[in-house]
Amino acid sequence: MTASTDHIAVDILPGGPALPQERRLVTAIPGPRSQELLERKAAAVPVGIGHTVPIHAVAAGGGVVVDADGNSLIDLGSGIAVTTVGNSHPKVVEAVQRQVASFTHTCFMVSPYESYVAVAEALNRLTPGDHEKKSALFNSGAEAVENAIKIARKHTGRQAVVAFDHGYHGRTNLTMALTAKTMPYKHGFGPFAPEVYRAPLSYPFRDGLSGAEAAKRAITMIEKQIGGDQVAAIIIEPIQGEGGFIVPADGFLPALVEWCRANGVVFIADEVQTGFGRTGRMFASEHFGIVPDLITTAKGIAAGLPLAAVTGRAEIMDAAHPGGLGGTYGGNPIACAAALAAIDAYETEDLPARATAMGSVIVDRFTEAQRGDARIGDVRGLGAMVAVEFVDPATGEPDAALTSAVAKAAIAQGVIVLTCGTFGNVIRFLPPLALGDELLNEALDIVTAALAAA
Ligand code: PLZ
Repeated sequence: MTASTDHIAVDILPGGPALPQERRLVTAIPGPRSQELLERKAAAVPVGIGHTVPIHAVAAGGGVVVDADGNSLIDLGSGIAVTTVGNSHPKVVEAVQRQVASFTHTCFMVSPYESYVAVAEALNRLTPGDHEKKSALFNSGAEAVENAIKIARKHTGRQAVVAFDHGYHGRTNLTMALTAKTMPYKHGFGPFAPEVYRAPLSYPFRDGLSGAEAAKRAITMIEKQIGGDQVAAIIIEPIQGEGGFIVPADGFLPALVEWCRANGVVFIADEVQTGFGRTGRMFASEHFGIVPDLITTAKGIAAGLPLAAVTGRAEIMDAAHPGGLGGTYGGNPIACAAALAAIDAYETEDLPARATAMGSVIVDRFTEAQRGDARIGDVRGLGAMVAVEFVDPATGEPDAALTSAVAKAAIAQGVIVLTCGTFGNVIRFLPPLALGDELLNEALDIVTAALAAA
C-alpha cells in the first residue's frame, strides 16, 4: 500500500452511526499512516489548501471520525456545520445509494427531475415568512451568495451591495469582496469586485452598543457614504460565523430589515452556516423575528453532499430573465436526494430541539469555567452554535495564541475543535446533533482541561 505506483487504492471503511461512538486513541495524532498520507498531501496538493486536524479520515459516523491509524476522534466541528444530522446518517446513505443507481446527472437545465423541485418546495415551506417563495439550487455557499446578489441587482436595477465587518461569504471573486478578513481569504488575490461596501456590525462584547444604536451607526454610514437609493442589497449572516460566532444585540437585525423595506433594498440573510436546525430553530433568522427577502443556504442542507440554495420572495426570484440563472451541476440529483433525506431527519427527529439541549450543555460548562478564569472573555451562541472568546485578562486584547494552543491540545487528545474569529481568538463548537451527551461531555472535559493546562 505504500508503493508510489499504488496511489489509486484508497483507504475507506464502512461508517455511519453503527461505528462505535467512542473516543479511542491507538497512536499519537497523527499516527504513522496519517503521517504518510500528510506527506503525500504536501507533495500533491498546494499549500493554499490547509487542514485543521492532522489526520486522514477513513470513516465517520454519528459523532466520530475514524482516521487511517484506527484512532476515533470526537467531532465537535461537523466538517464546518455540515454533518449536522450526523455523519453518514442512514436515511441519507439509503437515499444517495438509491439515486446513484437510478441516474447520476441529467443537468436540471436540460432535463428537469422531481427531487430538485421537491427540495425547492421544502425550502419554500421551511424558510421564514408565509409569502409566496421560489428557490434555485447551486453547488456551494459562495455560489448561492453570488446568485443572490445577481438576483437582487436585477430586481432593483441597482449595483451597490453592503456587507458587514467580520462577515464571511466565500472565496470566489465577488464573495471575497464581501468577506471582511484579509488573511487568509483575500490577501494578494485582488482586484476585488466593485460596488461592495462594508458597514459596522453589532458586536455586543466589543462595542457595548444596543441593537438600535449599532443599527443607526450602520444605516448612517450607508446613507452618507452610498445613498439608500443606490443599494441593491444588504447581505448579513444572522450570526456571524467565521468572523467569531457574533450574535448581534437585540433589535439590530429588525432595524436593518425595516430600513431595507423603506428603501427598496433587498435584505439577504446568509444562513449558510446558521441554517438547518443548527441554532435550535430551522433558520437563525427566526430567533430575531426577521423575514429576509432572500436566504442563502448550503452546508447542513444535504449532510455533506454539495448543494446550496437561494430562496426568497417569488417576485424577486423571478426578476432574472429565463435562462439567466443556472450551472451544470446545480441541484445535482444525488445531492437533492441527500437533502430530502436530511430535511426529513431534521423534521422527524426533532433535531432543532436537540441543538438547543446540546448548546446549553456547552454554554453551562464554559460559563462555569469563566467564573474562575478571566481568560474567557465571552461565551455566546444559539443552539449548537457556541463560541468561547479568549482574551488577555490584563488588557482585554484578543488572545489568539491561547486559542490555538487549546485547540491543538484538544485535537491531540482526540477531540476535533475548530477556531474562528477576525482576531483568531474564538473556539467554536458545531457538534453533529447525533453526538450523545456522554461523548459531548467527555469532549468538553478535554477542552476545559486543555484550557486549564495552557
Ligand atoms: N457563507 C456564512 O459560513 C462557508 C468556510 C471554510 P462554501 N464557511 C466555511 C473555508 O475556510 O473555506 C460559508 C459561510 C457563510 C458562505 C460560505 C461559503 O460557503 O460552501 O464554502 O462556498
